[in-house]
Amino acid sequence: MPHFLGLDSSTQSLSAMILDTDSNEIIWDHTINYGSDLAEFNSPNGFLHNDDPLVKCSDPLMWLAAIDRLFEAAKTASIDLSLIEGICGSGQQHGSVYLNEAFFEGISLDGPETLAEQMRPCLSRHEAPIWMDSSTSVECQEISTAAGGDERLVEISGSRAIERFTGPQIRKFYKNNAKAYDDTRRIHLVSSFICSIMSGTDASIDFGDGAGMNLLDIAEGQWSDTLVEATAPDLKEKLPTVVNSGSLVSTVSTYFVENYGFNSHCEVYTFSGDNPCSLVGMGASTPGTAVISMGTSDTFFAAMSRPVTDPQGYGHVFGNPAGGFMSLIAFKNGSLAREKVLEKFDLSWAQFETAILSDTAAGNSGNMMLPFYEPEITPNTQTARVELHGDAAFTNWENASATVRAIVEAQALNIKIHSAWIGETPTTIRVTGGASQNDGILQIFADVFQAELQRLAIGNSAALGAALMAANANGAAWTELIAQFSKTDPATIKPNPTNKELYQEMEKRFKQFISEGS
Ligand code: ADP
Ligand code: XUL
Repeated sequence: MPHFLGLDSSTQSLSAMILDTDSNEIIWDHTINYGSDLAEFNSPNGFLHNDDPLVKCSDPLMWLAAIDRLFEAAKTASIDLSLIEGICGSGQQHGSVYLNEAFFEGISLDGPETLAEQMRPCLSRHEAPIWMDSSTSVECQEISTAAGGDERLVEISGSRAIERFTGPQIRKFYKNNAKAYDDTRRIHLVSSFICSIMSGTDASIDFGDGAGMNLLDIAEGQWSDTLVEATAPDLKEKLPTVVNSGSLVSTVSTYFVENYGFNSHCEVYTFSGDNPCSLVGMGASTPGTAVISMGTSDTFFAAMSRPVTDPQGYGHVFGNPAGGFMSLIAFKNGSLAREKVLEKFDLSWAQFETAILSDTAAGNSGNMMLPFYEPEITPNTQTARVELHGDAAFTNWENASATVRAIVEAQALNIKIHSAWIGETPTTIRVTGGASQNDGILQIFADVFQAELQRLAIGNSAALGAALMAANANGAAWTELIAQFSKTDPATIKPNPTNKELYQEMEKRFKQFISEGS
């Protein structure tokens, strides 16, 4: 009975999923939440407070404490980790970890201390900038100019210079803290850092996550000299090698054999980003199926047979772990913005759902909201923009149900507008992420896109995708794995065709609202 482990080190939590590919069962599905389970790291939503709303960093030691906490929980639940034959994983994209010379020895993890204690002296920077950081507009401009302009950047890397991408973040660190940059000998992504920990080696970055750095030549599958040189001095030697997702890294680190009973033959494969892993887990790794993920961020993505780029520059091209490419558009104001409305009116998620399904109707009687509680990345707003347009009760924040509908209608319209460049509007969309449990949210998305929405039968598509990548790397065929594990829930959400024209009309008004404000 071969077991495969998928890990998902995401913005707000670390999850694990263990599959048995003989019985086709999920053996274990467990999550450690950074805010509630590791409150000592002062990161209720997975990142540290900063007075500058554009800056968002996490403590990488929190991610490591979560790994120890996770496998302690496996012990408590009597999960036999010695049956695991392969491990792969997913990381929140773009975030970077800065390591000094001590890392190359320290990563063998042969001391008795915890992972966090062993890695603490190996960090050349105590904070890791994450994907929510938008503080690098100046650096984006500098990189773009040095590399020959945004069009050239898109041609090489699949994206224009983007604030949250790793290259501009590295440049900012180099400019603000040249000494610590100089002491840095390795820069890992979240995915390759956690892979290094699991394997006890200095692991590679994969094409899926590597494409989110503004450093990779996506056609060549190598670091681009032009982009690396435009970003920071001596950067190439600080970057890991880049390989296919799911490549064999090594056997699991002895740390996990000794402390948690892993089998010393268990293999670790190159990790990828959460969105590429989710593409696999959702059974969407061949072109034709679009996915909307409603986690901390909302993302829209789909497999592509050839790389097509977004003329407006918001979309990206990443490597697809199952081969070829994928398109992706990310929206920062996803779940945390919905939570702001939930908290403002002291609602439960069940009440939030009822507000949409029973208390309000499509179009919201003309009430509309700009829902950017944090500076948004798509479209790019350098400040928060929460604006209401409509009747007096709504604009005075006195109508809870209308505000609930307004935020979700605005998010769905914003995603539809900014994904139009990919081509035809899909007629079925698969949905995942914490908010995809909410039928009210899904009904609005179904009506706005006029598409049937399908959920996976198994939750957490990124951890599932990672586990499937481990099984595939170990020899199992994609088609069988996807047929067994990526089944959709028969209860789909169907669009109401009578709302089609109303939302087409509202889309035009919303576009104007974004450009002109209330
Ligand atoms: P990530 O992987 O980015 O850490 P998740 O996919 O786990 O995020 O989603 C977490 C989010 O899901 C929470 O921030 C919460 O707002 C949202 N969520 C959880 N349950 C519901 C629900 N019933 N309705 C809407 N949103 C929900
Ligand atoms: C994608 C993006 C986010 C993160 C966190 O470009 O920034 O979706 O991967 O989920």
